[in-house]
Amino acid sequence: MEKSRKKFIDVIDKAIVAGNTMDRDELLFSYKGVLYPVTLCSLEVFRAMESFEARSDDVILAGYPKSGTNWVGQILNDLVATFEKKRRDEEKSVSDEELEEFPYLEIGDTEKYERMKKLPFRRVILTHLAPGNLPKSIFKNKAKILLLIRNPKDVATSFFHFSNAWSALPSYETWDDFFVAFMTEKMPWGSYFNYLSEWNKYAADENVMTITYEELKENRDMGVKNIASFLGISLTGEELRSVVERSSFQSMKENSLKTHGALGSMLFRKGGVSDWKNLFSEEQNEKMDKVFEERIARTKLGAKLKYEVYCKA
Ligand code: PPS
Repeated sequence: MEKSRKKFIDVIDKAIVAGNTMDRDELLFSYKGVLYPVTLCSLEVFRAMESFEARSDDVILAGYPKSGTNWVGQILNDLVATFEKKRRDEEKSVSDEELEEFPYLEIGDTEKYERMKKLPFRRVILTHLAPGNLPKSIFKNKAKILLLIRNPKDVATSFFHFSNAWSALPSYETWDDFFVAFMTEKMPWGSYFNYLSEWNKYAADENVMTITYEELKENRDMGVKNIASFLGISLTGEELRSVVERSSFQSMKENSLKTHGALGSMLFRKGGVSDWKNLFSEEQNEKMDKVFEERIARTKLGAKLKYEVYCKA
């Protein structure tokens, strides 16, 4: 059962066209001290988002940009859809296209949150937001939160290439310029180190499960099983295997024109671990190692990231 992606592709295509007509310094705006792309987010939508009413069976996928949110989003939607399909009456009065919402909570129009109240099935909601900027009801109503984190050097590397490929984000003449911006809180959706440090406060909550990009890359079967069990979804071995297969990098890349339109070729880039080794200088390694050591290393999320394994040459 494939979800409609028409709205997603429309919004993204419009952002590409708008981004192409704008100057670099017009592309981002600031809300509560954090930068966001004007082609996707707005003050009005952020205000409307405060009225979002979470449900206890909502699945919130929280991940900083470039940590693999589209990948884990595919797994979550596939797990939920496969499970629901067995329970739900196939006769639907409304089409999938009418029910489609832009998958990221903070992107859409001001009416989105009203429409979302009427969605007749379990909602899978993606977000790049730090917890302090999420609607309070998510925590109050104990929605299930899957927190996805990736090693910061690969996040920066992926973000650099994406910023230079996608017109909705400011591009950078050199990697060195990007690195300075990444380390000085100039990124859309804010600083990754702030993000990790903020989410760390929730990492031990019972309704929060943390997963790393790297562990999923190493063992997708296990990752998919763990996610299914966190959501209380029980599927046959065969069904789980199909979810695993459909979430391979190869398969998602091949399907990306249908699922992501023009964005697909920019988003599904390498899908690997350690590409940072092709960009980071010795000095940049030292700078990031120091910030990680000072701010994240001794936290729960810091340990989970296995920095020594994935971020040391
Ligand atoms: S975005 O634009 O912020 O929402 O990007 P996001 O989806 O969070 O992250 C994009 C990176 O995830 C990689 N990706 C995958 N890796 C492994 N397997 C699968 N199936 C997969 N799908 C997406 C994608 O290639 C980006 O990483 P890089 O390193 O740039 O390739």
